[in-house]
Amino acid sequence: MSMIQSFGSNNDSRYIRNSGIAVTDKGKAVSFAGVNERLLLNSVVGPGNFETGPELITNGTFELYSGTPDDGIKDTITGWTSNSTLTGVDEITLLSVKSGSAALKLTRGTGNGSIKQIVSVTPGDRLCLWFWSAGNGTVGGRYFIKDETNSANIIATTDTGAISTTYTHCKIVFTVPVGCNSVGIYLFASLTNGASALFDNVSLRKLYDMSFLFWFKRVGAIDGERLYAFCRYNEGTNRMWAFLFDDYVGHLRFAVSTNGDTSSTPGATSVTIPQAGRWYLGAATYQVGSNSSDFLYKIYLDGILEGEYTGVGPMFNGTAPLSVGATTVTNNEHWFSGEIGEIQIIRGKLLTSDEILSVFQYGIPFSWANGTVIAHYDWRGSSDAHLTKDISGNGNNLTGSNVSVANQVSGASPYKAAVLEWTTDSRLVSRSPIIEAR
Ligand SMILES: [Ca+2]
Ligand SMILES: [Ca+2]
Repeated sequence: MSMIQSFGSNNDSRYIRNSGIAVTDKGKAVSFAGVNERLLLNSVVGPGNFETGPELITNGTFELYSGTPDDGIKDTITGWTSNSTLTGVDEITLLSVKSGSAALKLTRGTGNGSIKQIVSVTPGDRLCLWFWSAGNGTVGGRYFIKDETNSANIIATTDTGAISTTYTHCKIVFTVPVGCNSVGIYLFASLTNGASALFDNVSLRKLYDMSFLFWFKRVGAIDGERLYAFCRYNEGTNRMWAFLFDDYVGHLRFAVSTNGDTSSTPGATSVTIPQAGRWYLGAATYQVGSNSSDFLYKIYLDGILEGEYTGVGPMFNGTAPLSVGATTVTNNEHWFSGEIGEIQIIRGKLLTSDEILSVFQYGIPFSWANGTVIAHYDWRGSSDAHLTKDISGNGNNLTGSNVSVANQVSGASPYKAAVLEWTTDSRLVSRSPIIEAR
């Protein structure tokens, strides 16, 4: 088969470059018939979660303690140190928990009911403190984040805002200051005497910038539904992020869930509606903010920035499985129909526009100078196990659901050729669709 030749033409200060020559055998694709076909990764392995580092809080679920819950007398809580004065109470409650069998109840006496945990950190890390909290209907608890190395406030004592008697999800993003190797996480009752506040599922993790790359070709029309290409988008309250064809007409959207449900799903949406029957490179970046309201989301099609959004984050700190070809929401799976080529998930790196355009031209590299390829699927090999193998080396291998031999599409590598027209001072003028060599 012939490839389009690379050549230069300075007639009008433009030249055309073909992208396919170096990448004729970069991967295969997997096809999805639209219903009941899905690839799953039930448990992320490798260095922490995909999107966050290891858990830094011990016993954040408060299941480990000694003492008698709910008797108004301080209990000893594993991993946590009491700060309470003699008249404040910090103890375990079994009466109202977010999950598991126990939660923390802090009651304001004539002093604070409060506990703390000291955690080793690295200066410059961006961390998120997550917890669920509830108040007494009038007031809620408070928190305080301290630079223990330099005995300075990182975030001064602040109300959680969770005053309802039902649990509210709270998330606090902060950056570890220069010279700080130790951070104190303090949880307090409110300032109202006699008032109690509840805490459960306290988590502290490092946040990472993320980049995502994938090739796709839809078939058929968007029939008034959203279609999910790949995601960590589970049932109910454990949703994290998703690539989907949205708005019921098929704009490509990268969205996260900040609360684990559908109440807050910021993200970026393409201007272009990808056509059926054509290969595209989809890409997105997720940039951690300096606080929970200035995260930056970008989405690209065929190497060109198509949409961005600045606003709330981070994504929910969840455990939803990675799912390719659908969500894992029972009876509302939004089955994808078409082909999905190579997928790569990169942690700790924001791909630039130039880097994404380079992927469009030359294919997805196995590694990047900065950042960690944390999962990479190229559907190669001759057995199911090989086809669904994570070639990043982290062991995040997929399992199929009604996808026999992963429906590998032979000869459908989307990486054959695209024609890019440049000015001689390297400005991109136009780009063709990916041309498939058959
Ligand atoms: Ca618990
Ligand atoms: Ca007690």
